[in-house]
Amino acid sequence: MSPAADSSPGYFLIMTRILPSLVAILLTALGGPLAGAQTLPSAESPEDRAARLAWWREARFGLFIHWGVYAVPAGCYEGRPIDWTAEWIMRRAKIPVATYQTFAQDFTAENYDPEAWAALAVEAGMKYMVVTSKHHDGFALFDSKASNWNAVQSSAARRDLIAPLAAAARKRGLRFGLYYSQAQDWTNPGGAKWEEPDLTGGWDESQRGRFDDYLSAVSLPQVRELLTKFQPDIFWWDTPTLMTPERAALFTPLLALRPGIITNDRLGGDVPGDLKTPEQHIPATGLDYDWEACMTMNDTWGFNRSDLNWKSTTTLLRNLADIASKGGNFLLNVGPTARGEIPEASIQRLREMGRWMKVNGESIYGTSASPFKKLPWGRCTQKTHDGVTTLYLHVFEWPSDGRLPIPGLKSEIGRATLLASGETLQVVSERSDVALVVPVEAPDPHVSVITLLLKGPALVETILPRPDADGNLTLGPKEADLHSTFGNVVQLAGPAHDPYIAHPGAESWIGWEFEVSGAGAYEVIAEMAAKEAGARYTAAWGKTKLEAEIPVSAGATTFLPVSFGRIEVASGGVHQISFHPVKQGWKAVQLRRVLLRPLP
Ligand code: H79
Repeated sequence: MSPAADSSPGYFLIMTRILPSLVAILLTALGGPLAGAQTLPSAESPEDRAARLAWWREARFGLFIHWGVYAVPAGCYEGRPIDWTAEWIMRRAKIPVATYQTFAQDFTAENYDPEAWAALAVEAGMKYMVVTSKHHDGFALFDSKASNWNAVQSSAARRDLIAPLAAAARKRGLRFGLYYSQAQDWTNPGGAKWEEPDLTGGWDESQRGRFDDYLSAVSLPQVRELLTKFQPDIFWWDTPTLMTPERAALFTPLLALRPGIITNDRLGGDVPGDLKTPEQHIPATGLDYDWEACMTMNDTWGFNRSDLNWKSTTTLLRNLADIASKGGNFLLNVGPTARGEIPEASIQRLREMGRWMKVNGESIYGTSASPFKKLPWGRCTQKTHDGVTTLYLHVFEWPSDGRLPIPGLKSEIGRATLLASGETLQVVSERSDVALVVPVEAPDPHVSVITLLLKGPALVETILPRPDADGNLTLGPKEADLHSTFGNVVQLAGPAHDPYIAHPGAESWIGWEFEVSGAGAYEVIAEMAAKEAGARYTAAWGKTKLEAEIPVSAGATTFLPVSFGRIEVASGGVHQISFHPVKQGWKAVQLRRVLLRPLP
């Protein structure tokens, strides 16, 4: 079946005839992000928690800064590029501690302009920043009494680099957060115990030491110093390796030094923190929790001089809209050089994002998650004030026919306007849905925003894929729920009008919900492409697992039908099917769509 069949008149006739009785109506009048009860510190009421997190939920957009001695080698050691993100170079290349410490002689920070950094964050439309006060290499960017491996005593910078940034940020109304690697330190003894059962791991004699001694000699005192000196608004823990509940309990009381502080979920020892932190990916759906997606602009956190794989401004803005539409914040990274310069490519993108935010910021700040499960052309955020709900439609794929359908919206629309110009748009009925009459040209090159004022809350009917007139069910890429894991990001690729799912990593998976009116049997056929032989996939249907080998196709985007076999649908209603790579000998594949073909 071709994708065009989805919009054939026959399909819609069936849809409109049987919809009222079969489609679940999802009434969503979402308030702020949902607060998981288990996350409440025992003494804090839900109201107090909401008040504490209020600025962060309003902010939506922040700057992450990864700065440290790793910016000196900048991704290269002994003339060879070192794989993985640049701030990991010490461990990836197993650089001896003494050698790594000599790099600090070139960590000059001579062009460091904290005022300009803070001004740039403001210009980008960001409301907070989080800077690495100490990364896994153990190098402290502040004046620390707990270890002389710090910017003042051991680097050419010879000064505290955190203090002036905190001041510059706050002067401009930005909230100020600190990143701190509490359980991993490749320089101070005992901190490099990575994966070592005796806690004395590492690759250099000078790293030897007990992890608990490291915590009490360096980590805990530094956390105390940071909280006392800088009164950070956010404390951003990272990599909780070997952090047991007992060890975590040494840290949590220190947080009282900064009332109102917000922490992330990476302290370890089962301490939930306030924020979940998907790294380098955007969750398929929102999370039932406050969350912040942290992402790089190229492929590294710390400065890597040869990484020129910059995301476009359009991609970055779409990521921001995508994240906001799922109720999260976007923490976007820059990796300054050893001299203290933010790469020009990052500055450019932040300025362009700022120009967009100046016009469209109200569609991001203080918004909550979309009432729609999916929209074919983009994303949606919403706000409710004095009983009036405003929907902000973020259109990524502007329609070429002058009509923007809003599938499933059942609320009465008060007024529709282009946010940038204020131009009013005509609202028309299209079959059972509403559509907007829009200009032929997209008003914005990145993301065009349309404001819809609703009479009452957002009422949205979730329309799931259903069988067509012949009983065939097509599960398309845009309706899929894409579940990424860190380092294994599933995403849409290819042309916007005919995308496919690029699925580069193991443990990620792809799911669909669909709806049928009664029992039946189907053959599961996936259109897939594999570059190498031997790729295997599982289609999971309840407890049934159907496995198939994906044949090698002529190219990464030449799709072949792969039959996974038969499934029995026992009753009418909503069902789920999902596709998972088989871990053993996993190989990259792409998936265009899935067809469920009725069987006798
Ligand atoms: O600061 C940034 C990263 O350096 C840090 N978090 C963000 C915000 C981070 N630390 N660890 N990780 C992210 C994930 C670790 C990935 C690993 Fe690996 C994969 C560790 C082991 C396997 C790369 C390959 C590093 C070691 C081997």
